[in-house]
Amino acid sequence: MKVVLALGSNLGDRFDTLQGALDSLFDSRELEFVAVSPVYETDPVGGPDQGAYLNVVVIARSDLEPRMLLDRAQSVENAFGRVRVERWGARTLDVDLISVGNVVSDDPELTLPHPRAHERAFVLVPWVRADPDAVLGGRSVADLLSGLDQEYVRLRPDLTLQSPE
Ligand code: PH2
Ligand code: MG
Ligand code: MG
Repeated sequence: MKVVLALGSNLGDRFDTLQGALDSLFDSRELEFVAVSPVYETDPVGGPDQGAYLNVVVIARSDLEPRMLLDRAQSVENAFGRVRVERWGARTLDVDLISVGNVVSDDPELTLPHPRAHERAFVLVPWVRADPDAVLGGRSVADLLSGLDQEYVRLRPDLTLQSPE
């Protein structure tokens, strides 16, 4: 199944954190790397006053159950020193599972597709760059984006992640 992950960092060395997270997400054979988007610098959406994020979207293939994918995402977050202080507060690393094939789940611990992705330009802009044909909830991501403010999502052409080995 096609797996879509959104990564964000707004504390510490944000670019280093994203590169390290990308490498460790794919350090087992259970997740096959497909693509990573360019890096975007984004103003924080919601939550308390906090610094700007770097955001990327990663496309993978995997046969793992969504629950196992969530475990992997959380263990990578923990490995990078994520401390959960405040909902939507600053963090060294956030790894969100955006969609897993066509799985629809209303499990409060793992809602799929991600319940807020459709309104988040900081997810949709990098996603459509990583996968121009991306679809979310039956609508193309490009189409979803046409109704959203994207000005706060700025390409960082000076920062390019290396594909994991
Ligand atoms: N993540 C959030 C809340 N707000 N804003 C931006 N720009 N980027 C994020 O990754 C982000 C956010 C909760 O995870
Ligand atoms: Mg998040
Ligand atoms: Mg998260």
